[in-house]
Amino acid sequence: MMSDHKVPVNRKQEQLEEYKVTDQGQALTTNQGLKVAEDEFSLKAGERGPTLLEDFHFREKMTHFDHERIPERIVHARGFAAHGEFELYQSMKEYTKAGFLQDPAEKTPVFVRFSTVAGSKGSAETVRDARGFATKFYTQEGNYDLVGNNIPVFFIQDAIKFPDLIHAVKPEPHNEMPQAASAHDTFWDFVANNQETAHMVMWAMSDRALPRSLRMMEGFGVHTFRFINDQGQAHFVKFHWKPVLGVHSIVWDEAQKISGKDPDFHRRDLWDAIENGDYPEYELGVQLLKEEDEFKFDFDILDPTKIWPEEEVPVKLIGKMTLNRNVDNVFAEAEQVAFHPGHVVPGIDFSNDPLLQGRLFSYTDTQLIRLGGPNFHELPINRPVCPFFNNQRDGHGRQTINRGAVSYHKNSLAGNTPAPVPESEGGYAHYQERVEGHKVRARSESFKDHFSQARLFWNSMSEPEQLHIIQAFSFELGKVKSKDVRQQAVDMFGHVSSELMTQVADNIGANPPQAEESKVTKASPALSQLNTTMAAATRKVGVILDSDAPVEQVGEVLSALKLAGIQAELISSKLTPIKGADGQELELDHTFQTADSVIFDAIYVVGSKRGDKKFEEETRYFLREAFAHAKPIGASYAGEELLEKESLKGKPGVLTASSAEDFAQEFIGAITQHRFWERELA
Ligand code: HDE
Repeated sequence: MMSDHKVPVNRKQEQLEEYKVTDQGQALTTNQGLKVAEDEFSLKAGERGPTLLEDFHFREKMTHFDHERIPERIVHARGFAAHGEFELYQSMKEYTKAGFLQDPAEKTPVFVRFSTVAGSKGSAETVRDARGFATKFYTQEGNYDLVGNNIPVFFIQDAIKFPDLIHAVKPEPHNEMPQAASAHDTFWDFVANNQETAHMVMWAMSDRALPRSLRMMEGFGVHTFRFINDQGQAHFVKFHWKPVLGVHSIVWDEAQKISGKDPDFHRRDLWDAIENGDYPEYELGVQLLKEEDEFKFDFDILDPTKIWPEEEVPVKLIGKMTLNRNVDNVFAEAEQVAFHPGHVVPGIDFSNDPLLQGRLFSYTDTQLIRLGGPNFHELPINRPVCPFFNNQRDGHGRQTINRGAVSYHKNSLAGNTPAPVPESEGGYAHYQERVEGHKVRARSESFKDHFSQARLFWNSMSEPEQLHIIQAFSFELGKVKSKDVRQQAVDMFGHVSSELMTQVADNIGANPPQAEESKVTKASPALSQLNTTMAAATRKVGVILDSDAPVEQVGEVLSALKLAGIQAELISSKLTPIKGADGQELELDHTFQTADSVIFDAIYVVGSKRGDKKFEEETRYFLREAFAHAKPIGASYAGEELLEKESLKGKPGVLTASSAEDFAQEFIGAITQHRFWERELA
């Protein structure tokens, strides 16, 4: 029997393209290629009878569906990804023989997956957390994975503590709360009793843990790696990704509200930017250190809780990555991609950082359970672009059909192929670092200073950034139920700054810290986000207007915003287009129900003279929120009266068309500044 109602299957070609329907025009078949005559009714014994076991099509469809999920990543479960390319500015031959770092004329395809760390796969994206920043370079010498984070240090110094850290930060097992949050007892108990966490916790409590966009955050390789050149000489190297748009954040109240209003905020932002042709760009930077300078610093370069301050070891920008293509299918690409810090190419090698060493074990192991067997390298997203051959065979989900009888090395039947290649011809050879020592479970003395760089970070923050850190600690510890754990945390971070912890202690009803404060007075200005690139391009403005709006005037402002690369979205009570006297028409993007101040970088209020109370209330709510979050506000027409009612006129970052010489340009200037922190400090 055929389906009994018609759906509009005859869509126009453009519509199909919009939704990227790739199976268009194809017959529906089973996985065996059998054409299916009916896909809405299972096979039954009579119209009102039981379903028959014989219905192979129903069983195939349902069985596949039942197995559609794979285990989520134990960490970094919530992620999103995009394709792009990497181009080199100058040859790095002097330092490394890595093929993709030799020739500026050559482009290397890349795939980047961004993620939060603690939350489950469906959790909100604007939570307070580190962000994963994992890049796969598909080079001609094999895949190279730079599996980093947006924070340059880590919580712990030895991989053996990773399961403990993650158990502590994940939802507490007895009630599975809280989701995607560090603001709970077990996390802070872990922190206070594992004080190597101090430096990273300072970063996690800072604005860095609340990126405005995945396009506006740095990436770091974290560990010390090695570059090896064709002479066999080694340099220590740290990797950085620097976003061309600068490093920017949102505020905590905003972050929490976005989690409800748009839990997909970051992926949407990345997706939209790429669809709009605003391709995210990141410059690749390296900090290089000669082998003989290993012991030149007051920290150990193998310790992953330490940065190399940029002012002491400059970051050399060597290339740029551009993300220019969205995924076609999130599961096939972002979910099935398998990164591994041990996916290296000749010219890139490891250091003895004990965290890195442990990671080199963990990543393959995790893919085996997550992707169901040892053949995950055959999934399209994980395949190298260069040929690959070895004697590995069979296993779950094997796709390659290896021909012939020989699958072992050494052999004579296949002329001893595939054969190892000498280092001089591109074979990977590990750097021959000299190692000696006793077999011990111990930590080097040089790893034991946990507070100096945490203090350096605090010293490097601007006033608003320090205020945000105080607020973050107060929130997080305020959520901790154990008074004892709260006090332990206050005392621990008293070693970093007693000013910081005295204020936090006051906010959470703890005793001021007694600890001796770090004596470090130096700062690293590169760590403050206030010293980053500021740009208006790709920022998003919410424009509030109603049917009586002066369409021509608004149209002029909108054109100026567009010219500056700013995205304007129009909000009103209804989605009915607004018509101007000269026939110009403004399409609406949102109603008050579908938009909220928190999803915009700035607000432009045109307002309405119609005297609609509801419209006025909604608009005033936008104004209050935008003002509280330190965002630029522009007003013209009736919007100016609402500013007056909210007592916002003349406040920093609040502009009115009637008092501006060139309102659009001044508003763009305010958007370039992003936030007006003086409001918070006042
Ligand atoms: Fe990971 N980490 N990690 N990690 N990590 C994973 O691998 C692990 C660490 C990072 O988008 C897992 O495929 C250990 C530091 C990113 O697919 C797992 C230790 C840094 C991603 C794993 C660390 C990272 C992961 C889970 C301590 C920054 C997501 C799923 C020694 C430099 C990659 C997976 C993606 C994912 C283990 C610490 C970055 C379990 C044992 C430090 C960006 O293998």
